[in-house]
Amino acid sequence: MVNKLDAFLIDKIKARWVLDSRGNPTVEVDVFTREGFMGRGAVPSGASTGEYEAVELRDKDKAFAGKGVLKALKNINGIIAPKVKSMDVREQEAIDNTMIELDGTENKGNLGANAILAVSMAVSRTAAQVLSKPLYVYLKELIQASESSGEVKFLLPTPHSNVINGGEHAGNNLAIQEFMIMPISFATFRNAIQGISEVYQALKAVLMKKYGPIARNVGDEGGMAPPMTFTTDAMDALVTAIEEAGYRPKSDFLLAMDAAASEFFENDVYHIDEKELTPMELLDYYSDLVQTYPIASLEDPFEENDYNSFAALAKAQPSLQVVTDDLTVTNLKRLKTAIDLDSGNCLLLKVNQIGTLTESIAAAKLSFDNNWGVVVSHRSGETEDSFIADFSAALSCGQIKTGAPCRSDRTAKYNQLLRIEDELQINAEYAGKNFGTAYKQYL
Ligand code: 2PG
Ligand code: MG
Repeated sequence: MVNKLDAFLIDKIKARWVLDSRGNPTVEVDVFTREGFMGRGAVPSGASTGEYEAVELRDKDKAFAGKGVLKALKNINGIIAPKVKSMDVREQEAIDNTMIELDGTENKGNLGANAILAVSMAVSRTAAQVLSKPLYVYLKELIQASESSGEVKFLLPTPHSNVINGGEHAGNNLAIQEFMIMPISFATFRNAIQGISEVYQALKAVLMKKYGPIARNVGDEGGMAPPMTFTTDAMDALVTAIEEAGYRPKSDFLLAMDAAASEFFENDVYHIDEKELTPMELLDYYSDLVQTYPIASLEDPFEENDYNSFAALAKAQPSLQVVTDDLTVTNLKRLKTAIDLDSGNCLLLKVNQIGTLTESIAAAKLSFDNNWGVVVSHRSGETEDSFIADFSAALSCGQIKTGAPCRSDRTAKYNQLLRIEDELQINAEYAGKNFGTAYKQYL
């Protein structure tokens, strides 16, 4: 335990680009304190990005086909670093607010949410380093605004594991972007991950039998990307794979989907299953699916401006978890609107949609206060940074979405949660069946 103030004061910030899981550059930052402590953060990047997300600053010139991040790096080195130098890494909120003010826009369009978030994440890691605390412990204290004493319990999240990829994340004809399995009957996180892995391997065999070797190709989030067209083809394959792996659909695994419906909404209709559906027809389409398959959670069922159809679905299917992603973009204002209009009951929380840790925590708290669930989520373009694994444990929100049990950018998060469970032992509880409600005991 270090007490010397210098250990906490920022001395320098080093920003660089590294590659994300799609091979594009992204921002990584190292924060150093005067005593040489260092914490690092690397930001992810979406493909099906919401219209209202904070701005991911790209160079838009020849390099990397416009996706370079040199401007963001310049903003860190030239504008952010001199301002936060000598600030205390424990002052997360003050540092985040300083960057928000420096940027001066609603959507972080000046400095870039990628520039700001990399610093924000790295600052929290540095503080944890100086305090010799695991990141998830430090983040929990930050969330609760108090130091923990005695035995502290953590709720480990039920994964929404995206084992079939469609939409913008794959080269097939599936309109719906993500087909996920949620392990619910397992005693521990480790058992749940084993179950996911077994179903994933069974799914690969099931799909290869039906579609041939092309079915073993994977999409952006490590899920299989078979040449399918219809939603029910994907759903049937999930149910078969769960059974082939020796588990029971509904009792052992629930199903979840991220429709990412903005991506197949054009000219006022939804293009899905070779049909064109109005919002109300799409609502009926989802209701039929929910009757037929054990679907517990449905994200972005409608396009990102249609608060009313979200509300209509949540009302029509009261036991369904209706998750808002592109609709709310981890933005307090949009989340408040969604809460007021009952446009769902669960927030998808992505730190890079809003750009600071402080605002992400505020969005989670607003959700909890209004009886909404929270799913901490990766992006389709990820790095090996496993920050969200620690963050989901710290929030004890009970749910995480971080892709298939395949590709290191996805398994980095699962593996970090396995380590956290090992460290915590009896102080870890696996959310499992109570994925959407268990967090209440931890607040
Ligand atoms: C989503 C995400 C992550 P992207 O829509 O929820 O799965 O995709 O990062 O491409 O927005
Ligand atoms: Mg989504």
